[in-house]
Amino acid sequence: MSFDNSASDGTHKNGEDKLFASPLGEVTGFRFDQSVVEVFPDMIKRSVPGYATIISMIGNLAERYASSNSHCYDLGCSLGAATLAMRHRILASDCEIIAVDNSEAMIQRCQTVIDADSGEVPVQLVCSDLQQVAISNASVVVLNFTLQFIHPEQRQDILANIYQGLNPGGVLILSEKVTFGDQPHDELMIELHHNFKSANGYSDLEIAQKRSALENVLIPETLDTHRQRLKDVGFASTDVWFQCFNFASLIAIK
Ligand code: GEK
Repeated sequence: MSFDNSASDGTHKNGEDKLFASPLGEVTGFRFDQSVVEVFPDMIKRSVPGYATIISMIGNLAERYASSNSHCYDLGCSLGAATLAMRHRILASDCEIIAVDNSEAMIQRCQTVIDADSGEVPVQLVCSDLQQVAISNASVVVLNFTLQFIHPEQRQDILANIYQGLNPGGVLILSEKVTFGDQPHDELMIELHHNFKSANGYSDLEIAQKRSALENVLIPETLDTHRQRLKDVGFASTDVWFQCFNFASLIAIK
């Protein structure tokens, strides 16, 4: 027996991502609104290969790099997965996590998630464009699949702001969907990612419509472009610590 539990906004009551399951007359640009909030954990887990590993390792890195009396930032925090990973692994005393997102719907739900969590490290949630946030006294800064949603021309200033606000020895964790200069390799990675999504239950229609919605909204760059930009703003040491197909995470140390 099967039943349809679709809500009128296209989400499923059990949090299953069905946002792009029905044919949409016109696919508009992707937005982090309430309908996305409702399905976000399911959506990101089924769409980003390695997401759970990256979140867990952000905790690992925070344990290693968070220093006493400093700030740890989660920029583009969504529902706070990276914030919670850090919160439960930070050993240094008197740290504060500052989690930022410019989606009101995300921040509201994130507050509920944080309130229900028993971690002891204080968390300050800020609803703001991350470009308006002053970074100061930072030992850890996380940009977990966020920079990709900001226009490439603005990315250098964002990284420069993060660099100036990091304490010496502090770390930036930058996770992104990436593209490859070699076209056959790029096409192979895209195909393998689509196979990953198919295996996670997304139909060809869902994959195609989501891809259209993300066009010009999520703008991937090559790993070389990311490395060069990090070097240009001053990071002494930068490299990839995780990659699965066209999804990668870098660490950059000040
Ligand atoms: C996670 N880090 O689960 N300022 C602030 N927030 C922004 C901006 C901006 N300019 N642009 C986009 N966002 C999370 C996942 S999701 C990635 C990050 C994804 C926010 C946006 O509202 C959304 O919540 C988040 O960045 C991107 O580890 O959905 O693929």
